[in-house]
Amino acid sequence: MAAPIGLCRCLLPLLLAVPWVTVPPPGVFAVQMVLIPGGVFTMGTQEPEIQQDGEGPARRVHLGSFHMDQYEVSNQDFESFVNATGYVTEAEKFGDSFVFEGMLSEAVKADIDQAVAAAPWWLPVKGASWRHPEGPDSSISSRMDHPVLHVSWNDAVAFCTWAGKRLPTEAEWEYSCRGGLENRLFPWGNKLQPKGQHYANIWQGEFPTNNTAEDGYKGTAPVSAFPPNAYGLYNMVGNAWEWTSDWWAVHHSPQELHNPKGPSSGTDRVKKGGSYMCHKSYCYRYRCAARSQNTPDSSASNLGFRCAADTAPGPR
Ligand SMILES: *[C@@H]1O[C@H](CO)[C@@H](O)[C@H](O)[C@H]1NC(C)=O
Ligand SMILES: *[C@@H]1O[C@H](CO)[C@@H](O)[C@H](O)[C@H]1NC(C)=O
Ligand SMILES: [Ca+2]
Ligand SMILES: [Ca+2]
Repeated sequence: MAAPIGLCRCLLPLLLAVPWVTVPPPGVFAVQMVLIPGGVFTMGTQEPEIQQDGEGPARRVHLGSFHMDQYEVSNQDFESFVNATGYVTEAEKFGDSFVFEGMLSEAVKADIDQAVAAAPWWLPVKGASWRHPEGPDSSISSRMDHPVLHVSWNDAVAFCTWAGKRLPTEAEWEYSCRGGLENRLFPWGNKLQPKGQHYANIWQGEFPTNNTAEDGYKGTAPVSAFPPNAYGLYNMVGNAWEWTSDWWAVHHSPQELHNPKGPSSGTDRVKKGGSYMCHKSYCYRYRCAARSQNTPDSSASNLGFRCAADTAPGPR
């Protein structure tokens, strides 16, 4: 069973010093991070698609090197954490979480009489949680390699801390998304479907009534689906939204910044990348500059995360 990362760090020199003790093969946590080289990039855009989200202005941002998870945190990863710590998520404590109506059975829907006025396709479902993404009768057993869902910002911080990591800042996330390209819409360039290929798990068809799943997935996809960007990162846009460590604000200084960490306070946290529910008609947010927000205790069936780290954690 996974031990806290600190323990592994302490034990590793000991193990290395004893020649007949073989070092365990690096676990999934050690191999799934990539080193993102420090540098300067253009954060945000001068051509915002969604004005009220604060996508602009474009500003020059300098970052030191850091490590980034190659994949969104999967159900399997999260189960390792819960097995090791007994952690209970906020959705489990509150007893409900938001689920996209299109994923619910008629039986579950019949039980709900309340919806989100501005977005009636979101329904609060009793018993929905990371283990039961569409309510008590649903299970993740066939989706262990899919992104964990229904995790709040607080849950995400708890996981990353346990793994010896932390959430990425918004700047780190966006820099990672861009994969070394300047001023492009997507992690791979400006064309949504180069050579007709799907590069991300988003929504095809009419939102919210007709999900044709041309990209192969109606809901989430495995965290390793679709081609990675030039940094080797998968599903930065689409699949699940990803929490970042920044507080939310829509006004940004155009000044050049070094390792910005966002506003010092706020009510909501920044999430990036859009999800399998995003369609250009109403949620053109599967772009690196795009952003949205939720309160830190919010959870939903399209919101997950990945972790970053200053230095790569050792084998666990
Ligand atoms: C978590 O514990 C359960 C029960 O012991 C086990 O079946 C499962 O494989 C464990 N999951 C992980 C990811 O280690
Ligand atoms: C969904 O959209 C596809 C493609 O436009 C169309 O062929 C299909 O008939 C639509 N299905 C429904 C139920 O409207
Ligand atoms: Ca899809
Ligand atoms: Ca994602």
